[in-house]
Amino acid sequence: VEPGWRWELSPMHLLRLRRHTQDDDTLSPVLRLDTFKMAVHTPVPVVELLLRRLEASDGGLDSAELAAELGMEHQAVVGAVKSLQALGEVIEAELRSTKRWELTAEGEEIAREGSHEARVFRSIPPEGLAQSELMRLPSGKVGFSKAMSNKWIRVDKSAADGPRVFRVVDSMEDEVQRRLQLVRGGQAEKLGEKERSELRKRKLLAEVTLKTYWVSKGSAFSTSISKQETELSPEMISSGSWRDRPFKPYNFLAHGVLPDSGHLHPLLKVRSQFRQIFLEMGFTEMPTDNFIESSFWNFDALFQPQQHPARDQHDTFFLRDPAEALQLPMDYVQRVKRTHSQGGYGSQGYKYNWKLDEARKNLLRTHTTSASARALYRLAQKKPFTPVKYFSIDRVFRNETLDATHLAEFHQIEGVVADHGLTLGHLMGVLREFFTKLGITQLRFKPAYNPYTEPSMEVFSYHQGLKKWVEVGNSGVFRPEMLLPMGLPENVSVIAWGLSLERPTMIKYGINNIRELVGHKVNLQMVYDSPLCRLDAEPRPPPTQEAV
Ligand code: FB9
Repeated sequence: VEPGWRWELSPMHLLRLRRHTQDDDTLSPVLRLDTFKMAVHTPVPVVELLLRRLEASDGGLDSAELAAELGMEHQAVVGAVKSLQALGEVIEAELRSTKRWELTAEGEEIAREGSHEARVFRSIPPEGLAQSELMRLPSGKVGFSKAMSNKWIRVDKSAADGPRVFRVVDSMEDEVQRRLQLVRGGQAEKLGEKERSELRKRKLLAEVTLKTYWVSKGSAFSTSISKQETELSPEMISSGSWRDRPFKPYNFLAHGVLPDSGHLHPLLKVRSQFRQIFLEMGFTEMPTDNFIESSFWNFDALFQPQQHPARDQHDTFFLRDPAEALQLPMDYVQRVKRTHSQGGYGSQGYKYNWKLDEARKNLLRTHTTSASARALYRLAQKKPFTPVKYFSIDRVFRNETLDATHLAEFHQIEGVVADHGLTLGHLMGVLREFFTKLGITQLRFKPAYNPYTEPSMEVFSYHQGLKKWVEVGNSGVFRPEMLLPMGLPENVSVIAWGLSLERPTMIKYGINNIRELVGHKVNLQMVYDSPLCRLDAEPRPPPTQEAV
């Protein structure tokens, strides 16, 4: 073993190495070989040592004291306590937190080497020492002022070659070292509060809270614990040995290891919630599997005039290739052309020269209302008319200025109800039912304008967290100029509404900037950790003001 260290037997016959220092050569060199041999070969598992000590103890034992006794890390004893606890009623273990004094690293060093002031004192020969020289000593600075204040030394400023330090007393007691050694020996209580706080102020001592276990015998206590089986193997069954083997009780509360699995993005979690709400309300999902749409279905079919500002590149992504839609139902297109240019069905139309080429222009759809137009046109071809309830949730693209809540694409949620004699009242009713399922009850309707609905309403809800009315969607009754050219019966009216998926998701997950929700900046941990939050449950802590 390295010089200065030597093997020794612990009170528990455990072999351990201790550093041999000049002041503790009290240890008898003679080692009881028999115990020496046993300790070396098969170290006794801590569990067994603990059970033996418990057997010997009256009432119980403290895990930290046992560790100190066994000269091992407290953690090792805690490990033993935990594995015994897992065995059931072998032991009782009550977690306690005990405050105790511990030496800091510097405290340890002084306990070993003596206090700085003592070292300064010892380094001054009878003929004194130049102060400059003394200050160069490792403990010089700290030790000098303490030794001075202890009146152990004095300085002769008038000495020939500069200030010189002399001893005042012949010997001194290194109280600091003695006190620190007391603490190191586990006798901190021997020090008075004042002494303790002085050492603490000198950062030589610190009060630590130790979580320890008070261990006592359990109802099934025994010193010999046979290893409990954790598996029922075919041999045990075939040999029947399972009958007399102790089995580790099943811990049905044990948490399984979370399998590494895919994670649904919060947007998809909220999408499935919206889907659920629509399905519960008897709605059918419209096909939206075409990001590329013709201007005809995205605008013209919705009676949105060709010179409408939304139809220019500033708002819409047009396609260079394939630039034009070839397949359009021409008989229906003619009716749309006439309605835009001359009117009809009681409407005066827009009185402009409607161009087929404009209608053929392909674009990235700006709303899923284009899918609603396709679905309503298909519905109109089916005679007799049957009432329907449709919904869609899919991506739409708008060439808008990007900001914290707007990207060039978002998911639009749309609901459409077609039936005889539907009114604005029906729309308000279905909106109330829909938003109630979202946990949004306080609604206000504000007149609005859309080219394809009249009347139209923006929908607002009072947001508790934000203490203000938030726009939660848009809605309206589709214009006859949109429905009748499709071939839908006169007295059929269609109510519809729309909102985004991103807004409710950001509010539910307390996300302020949309770039935290989608895009390359998303921290995947947020996706992994994002709980499945129920839309109608209390929203997560509201995002700060500017998020809306
Ligand atoms: O989603 C929106 N707001 C919203 C929705 C839900 C929500 O839930 C919270 C948990 C409580 C919170 C907020 N909006 C619509 C309102 C605003 O955010 C708006 O500024 C932005 N809108 C988008 C369009 O931006 C240009 C949201 C998007 C939107 C707007 C209108 C429609 C769809 C999406 C529509 C429609 C429509 C109208 C009539 C007929 C058919 C469709």
